[in-house]
Amino acid sequence: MTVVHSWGPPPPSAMPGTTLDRHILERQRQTPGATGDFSGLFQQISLAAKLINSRVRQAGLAGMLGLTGQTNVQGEHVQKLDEYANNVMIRSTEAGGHLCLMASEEDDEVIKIPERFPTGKYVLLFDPLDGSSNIDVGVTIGTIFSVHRRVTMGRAGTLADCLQRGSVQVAAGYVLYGSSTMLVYSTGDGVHGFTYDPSVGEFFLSHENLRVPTQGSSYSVNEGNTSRWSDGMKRWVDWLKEEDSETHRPYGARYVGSLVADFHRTLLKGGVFAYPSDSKSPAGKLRLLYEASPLAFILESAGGIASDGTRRILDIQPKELHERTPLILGSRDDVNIALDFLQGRR
Ligand code: AHM
Ligand code: MG
Repeated sequence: MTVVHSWGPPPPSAMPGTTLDRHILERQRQTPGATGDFSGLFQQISLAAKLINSRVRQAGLAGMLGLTGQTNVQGEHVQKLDEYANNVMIRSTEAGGHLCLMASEEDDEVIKIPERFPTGKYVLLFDPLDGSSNIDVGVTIGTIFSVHRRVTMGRAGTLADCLQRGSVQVAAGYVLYGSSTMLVYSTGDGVHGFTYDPSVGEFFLSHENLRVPTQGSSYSVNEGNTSRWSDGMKRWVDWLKEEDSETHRPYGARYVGSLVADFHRTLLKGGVFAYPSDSKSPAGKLRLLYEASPLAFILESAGGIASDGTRRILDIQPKELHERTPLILGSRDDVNIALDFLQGRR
């Protein structure tokens, strides 16, 4: 008898997909000398991602929208979900014995591992809920994280463990709470994306070995800041909007205002994202350690470029925890054209 499938969901596959845990474990087995510490830390980060995701999805019902009334170290209002996400990242990872120290965009100082827990060889830096101005309006937000190997000795880590160049990151990743929930990470040799299946509570491999196209067709900037930009920046964006079929112009404009969302689109489709220095924020707006450096690490692993306008982001030696940086990143050809304008070659 012939079975005819009617409309409806596809029949369930007999084999499950590759889960995030399995992916990390398989890579651990291929790494000589790996102790399992890194896999353990990743399991805790993915638990945090699931907990935050669950709250993000329920925030409107659970009364977690709106401001807490406090301001964070950047002088911005802290929203309820930010606080929740920050606490979840800390509580999910502090007891595992893999970390010697943490730092968060939401905390002025480094976050120590409580005395009652063992410490380990890694340092975790994170932006617990990026794009917080988009929380109340149902727009994509995310969590960004960066893992370094500690460089100091002793039980607890110190600030020096946090202030490392992005090029020596052990891993970086982000979780996107969008139309679907995704976790994307890199350990420097390829970028892999996992999509969350809420029906089983697991991340499954959906995007293996992501590569950013060498050229895209969109630019992503807050154009409301035009009057504060340098001449080079203004000329570059004007150039992107000119009509010229040979160079595929004009480019389309795409700006969500959540860095993780703008980054994710740029990674998948190519193009360029820029938050440059301007007359209001001469050092740029985005944070080097929690935003620019982890995303630059991921993007370079996928074949893209990330610059502060003159330097490779991953080469910048951080001087302080909450340091900001201008950020231009995306497809190789598109970023190189932007740098030509910003550096006065065009
Ligand atoms: P935050 O939500 O962690 O404070 O992040 C800052 C956000 C980024 O997600 C985004 O790229 C940028 O600020 C948007 O800034 P603006 O509103 O000035 O365009
Ligand atoms: Mg942020």
